[in-house]
Amino acid sequence: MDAAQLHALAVDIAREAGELAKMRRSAGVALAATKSTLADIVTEADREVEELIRKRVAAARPDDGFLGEESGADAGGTGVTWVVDPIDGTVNYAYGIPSYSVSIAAVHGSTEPGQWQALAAAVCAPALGELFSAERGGGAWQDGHALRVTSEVPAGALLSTGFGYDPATHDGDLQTVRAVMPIARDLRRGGSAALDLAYVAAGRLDGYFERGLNAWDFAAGALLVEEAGGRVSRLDTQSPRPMLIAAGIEVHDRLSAILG
Ligand code: LIP
Repeated sequence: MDAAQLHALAVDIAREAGELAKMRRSAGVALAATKSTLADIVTEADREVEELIRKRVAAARPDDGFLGEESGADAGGTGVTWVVDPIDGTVNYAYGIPSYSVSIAAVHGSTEPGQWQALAAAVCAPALGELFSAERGGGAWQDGHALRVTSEVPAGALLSTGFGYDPATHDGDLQTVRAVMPIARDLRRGGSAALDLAYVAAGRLDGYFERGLNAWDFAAGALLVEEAGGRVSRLDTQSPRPMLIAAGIEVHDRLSAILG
């Protein structure tokens, strides 16, 4: 598996998909359906962007597997699977908030989170004009600049988190926030897990934690953090809503001690 070739392909497709998402956003968003709850929406653009990504991957690597948020899973024969969230931060996208991203990861081995090895990643934030990418062993980058997680947090950690679409989970998630705040200087809630993870890799956040993410939400961002010198862990993996934590080593270990 040539990680460099997968990296170049992921970046190229993410850039094209991001431009499509931005173009559709400017034309006005059409709601296609709701999923797990009324708040869990999918737009026509989600579906159109994922279809573009599927077609581009199939043209370049027809025997790879694919796992997309909107179109599901198709097994491949090469050991490589593309794990895709066409528009991460869909609610931001629908409201016109620019913090949304196209998240594309190429993983090797299992399509079970935590059992695969991510080889390449691209997270494109088209409305913000930024693209983050990484290849295993080759570092993490943002438009040509090397990314590095933070290491010192003298005033406490700037952390980010998120909440699921099911209101019944919000009380427990707020209890988690309360438990974490003693090590935090402040908290952010961006609305796109992929961008939260990209910002940890870029040193714009000291750490991120969230329960209940899907594989496509974090597959790419987790590689960005690891290649930027950080650590990503999944806790409570047998629960219906595993906890993901991502940070530089010191903050990761503090979060793990509180949340583990
Ligand atoms: C979103 C995540 C976000 C989380 C939201 C939602 P989507 O993904 O990126 O971190 O808090 O509940 O899961 O649904 O926009 O692809």
